[in-house]
Amino acid sequence: MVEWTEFERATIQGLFSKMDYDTVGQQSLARCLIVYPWTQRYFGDFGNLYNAAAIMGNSKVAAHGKVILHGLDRAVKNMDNIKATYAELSVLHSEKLHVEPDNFRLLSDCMTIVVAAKLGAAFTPDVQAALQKFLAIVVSSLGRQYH
Ligand code: ZNH
Repeated sequence: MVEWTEFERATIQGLFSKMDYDTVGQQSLARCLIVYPWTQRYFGDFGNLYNAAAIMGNSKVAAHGKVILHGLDRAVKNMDNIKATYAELSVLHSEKLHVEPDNFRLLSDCMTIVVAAKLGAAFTPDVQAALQKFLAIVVSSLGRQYH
């Protein structure tokens, strides 16, 4: 079981309560598709992903980025039980969607960059560490059904 300090708990809850889900979701997924182009293979029906501008302007990318962020919301609301919270989603990604689990970390790194850029000076080393810890647990929980 994961132990959270009061600071970590407050930081994660605070970050997500102030988060603009539309832009952070869209920008994180778009960056992931641009920087790691092989991740585009999972989104064959998303239409034009021809270049960075197309990806940034793609409405399906924006919508799915939002879905992913709302998926993270579940972990925020269940910080003491993230593995169980993601059991079903992990099965879906492995057995139905066949998403290579390394991609979860790539997306979470892109998201960290987007959040850091938004927070500016408020993104202190302690905030970074709390977010990194949270996302690492999300990534390992989503990857759990693969092992
Ligand atoms: Zn995912 C889907 C979440 C990552 C791919 N996703 C999904 C959903 C959710 C999620 C919630 C919905 C489900 C239902 O419907 O039921 N994801 C998530 C999260 C994460 C993720 C939280 C993190 C981190 N994904 C991811 C990645 C990828 C993906 C990385 C690749 C690359 N997903 C996906 C797909 C899908 C999903 C493909 C399906 C879509 C449609 O719509 O079909």
